[in-house]
Amino acid sequence: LQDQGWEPLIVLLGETGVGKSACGKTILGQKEFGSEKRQTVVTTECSEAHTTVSGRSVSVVDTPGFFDTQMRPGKLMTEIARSVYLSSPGPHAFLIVFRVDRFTEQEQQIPQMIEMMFGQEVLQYSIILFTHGDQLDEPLEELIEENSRLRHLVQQCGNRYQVFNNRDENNREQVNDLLQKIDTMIEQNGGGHYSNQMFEDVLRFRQEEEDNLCVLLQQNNHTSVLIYLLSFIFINSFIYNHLSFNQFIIPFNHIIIHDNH
Ligand SMILES: Nc1nc2c(ncn2[C@@H]2O[C@H](COP(=O)(O)OP(=O)(O)O)[C@@H](O)[C@H]2O)c(=O)[nH]1
Ligand SMILES: [Mg+2]
Repeated sequence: LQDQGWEPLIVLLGETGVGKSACGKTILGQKEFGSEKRQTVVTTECSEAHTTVSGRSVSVVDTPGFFDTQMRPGKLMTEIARSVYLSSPGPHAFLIVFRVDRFTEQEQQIPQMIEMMFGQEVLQYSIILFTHGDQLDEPLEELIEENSRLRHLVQQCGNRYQVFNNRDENNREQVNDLLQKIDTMIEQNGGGHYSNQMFEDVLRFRQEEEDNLCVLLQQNNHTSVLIYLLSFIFINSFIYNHLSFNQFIIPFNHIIIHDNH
């Protein structure tokens, strides 16, 4: 691996149980992220870990899984969105993790969910990472060729994918292959990292909203303040009830408030 001058910041995304934490552990070559062989440790918070792979510093952020039934959707979205903050100023690569031996309708929706959460450009910074490579009985290329769902999935990420066998801890070749693909992708993206314009837009919107409220408060215009707050609650509850996947809009407020302090 050549030193390209950047130190990859990687975020792991995907459903619970697909092997995100195990992948983090494989990349870092150490015991991290609480992935256990016998029992699945459910990750409920993002965590970041660093290591040096072939002389280069690599950081990995692990996240809770999508469709995690043990966590409230709002809390879950907040935690996943926090991954972007943890890997400040922004990740170079999102690894969207799937089990190679389990791919249904539900899994197909995940890239769209990720787009909704992080904005359109996110898939430009994404690589599909398949786990359970030990369960493969034919080359992955052939499997993708035969399966139109899989084909569509990898196409959405510019045909970037890698397979891991997380049971084979000594297999550093799979890690080097992945880092190579990440390097190529970073290069194609002009060496830049993903930065969430949407987050910044939400921040600005929130600030304007607070400014408006301050003006109303200063004017001692209590009726307007009340109407303003009620409309805000109404809009948020509308979003909450009707656009189920936009539930992350509300938790974003918490992040922003939190981040301002
Ligand atoms: N056989 C096999 N099992 C794996 C592989 N990757 C992960 N697992 C297992 O899958 C289960 C869930 O893994 P975990 O990393 O906790 O998933 P997470 O919820 O996505 O973080 C654990 O029992 C892992 O040992 C793999 O490549 N092959
Ligand atoms: Mg985990």
